[in-house]
Amino acid sequence: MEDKVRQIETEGLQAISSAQNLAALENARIKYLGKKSEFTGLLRSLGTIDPEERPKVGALINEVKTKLEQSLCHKKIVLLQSEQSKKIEEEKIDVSFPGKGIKRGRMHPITQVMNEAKDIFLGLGYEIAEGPDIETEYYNFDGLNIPPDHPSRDMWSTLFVADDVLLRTHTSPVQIRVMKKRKAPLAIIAPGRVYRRDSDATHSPVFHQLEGFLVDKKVTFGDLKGTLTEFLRQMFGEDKKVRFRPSFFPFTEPSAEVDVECMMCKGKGCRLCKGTGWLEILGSGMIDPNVFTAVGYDPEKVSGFAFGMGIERIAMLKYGIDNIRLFFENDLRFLEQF
Ligand code: FA5
Repeated sequence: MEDKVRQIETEGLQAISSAQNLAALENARIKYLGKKSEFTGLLRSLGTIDPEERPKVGALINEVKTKLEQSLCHKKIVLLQSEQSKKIEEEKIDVSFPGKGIKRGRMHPITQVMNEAKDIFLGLGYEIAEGPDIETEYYNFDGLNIPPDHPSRDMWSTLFVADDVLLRTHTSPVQIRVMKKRKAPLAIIAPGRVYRRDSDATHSPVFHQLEGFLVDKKVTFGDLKGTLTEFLRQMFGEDKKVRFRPSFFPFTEPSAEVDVECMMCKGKGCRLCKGTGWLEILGSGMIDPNVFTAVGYDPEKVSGFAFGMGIERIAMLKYGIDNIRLFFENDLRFLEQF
């Protein structure tokens, strides 16, 4: 029995000292000190041996048990320390390394120009109103003095959603919505998306307009021209050549369009400006008395002007962009330049 105990001691100490990790150490503990181990079996059989031998063998077994337990405890500390240093080594951070960096987003050029235009009018005392993208024929046409079957409806290649329901072709319906709800005096801008069956280098099927209108007593065409001139000065600077040109809209009389010198040919005439040397950016005019009557205003008592500008066109002129599609392709190489 004594030999067996000494053999277990030698083998056990050997297994403990050669354990490479905590799992191997636990296996050694189970094998040499566990409940089902040979060693525990020997302890249990102590009662069966010669009573004279018993104290000696018992003391030996206790001595070996203590040795094995101490060795286990010591080895466990060593392994824990080495596993911890390994982990620290693996997770080491070099604080002098450059960080990953957060890529900054930026606003789309159309959003930037729209914000700039809004800021100019907010500075002139205008307030912002909004209307729905999906409109009824009444607000998009009838209320704006464009009755059904009137040829001027062809000025806007309309996309219909259902009978009587369409994607608004301009932001002018917001004029009607606001005037029906509120009384003059009013100075309103209405930014938003509009839709048309239209597509070439300067026309997109979806684009952005900024509508503006001012209604009060004794508003004149001079006020319209002064306001738009100030807007153009702030948006393009003093040097850009602009012109007011007589035009027609069913909801304004008289009407005018504003052109800005083509940035591609500097006014000489090119493919982009269709040889004219100018790009049209907005339509405007004095609000037609029929529009005032339709919203319940007395055209004898109030007058006003309105305008609707194309934000993509302004951005093209400001940044020298020769194709409107670039704004909608979401190519980062293009967008990152703004
Ligand atoms: C209108 O839409 C009128 N509602 C403007 C208006 C408002 C006149 C208030 C009088 C009083 P027009 O269809 O011309 O007008 O469009 C206005 C501007 O939108 C144009 O000058 C142009 O800059 C821009 N625009 C028109 N069609 C497109 C298009 N398909 N893509 C990009 N911009 C466009």
